[in-house]
Amino acid sequence: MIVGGATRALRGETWCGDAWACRDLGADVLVGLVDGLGHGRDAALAAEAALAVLAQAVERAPERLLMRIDGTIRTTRGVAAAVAGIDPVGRQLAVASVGNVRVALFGERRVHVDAMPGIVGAGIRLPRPIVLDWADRDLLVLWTDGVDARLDLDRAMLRLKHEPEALARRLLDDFATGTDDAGVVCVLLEGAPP
Ligand SMILES: [Mn+2]
Repeated sequence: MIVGGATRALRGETWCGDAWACRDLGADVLVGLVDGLGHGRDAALAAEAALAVLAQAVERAPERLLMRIDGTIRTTRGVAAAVAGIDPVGRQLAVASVGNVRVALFGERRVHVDAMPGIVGAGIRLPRPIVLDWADRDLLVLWTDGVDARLDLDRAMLRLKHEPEALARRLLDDFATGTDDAGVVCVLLEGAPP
């Protein structure tokens, strides 16, 4: 499994409110993308607080992790967030998303995961995770609302999937709206040998 991401602050801003992280727990790999509300320093601090929880929490189920983040970052302005929990042996993944972070699996077919409305950090109800099967070389993409909701991958882009960071940067180049911080994370899915 190869994970790569890219973020870009809104023009004129030093701080970026979009941030991502990956945590390899062996049996599961957690990938999170967060979007601090608004932009600027307070958005960046909210995002940082959310990812600090992802880095340490004992919860592994994405929806439980989002609940933990929600309860922990109440003094920040809050975030939109998506977390994917990827099982490299069972070739499954679970995704939960709150707010405007979009997630899609590009494989044999394309599957979109809907986000639940809400602000993580302001009090959310338990998100309902979506569980998906995946195959080797499928691509999971997460993106914030600073990136066009209609993000799509053409054939040239799919050739970049073995370099997820380069692909994420390319997607920002092509699909960032320019009106907000922007962030994209790409995960090339590959299972552990049986
Ligand atoms: Mn945003």
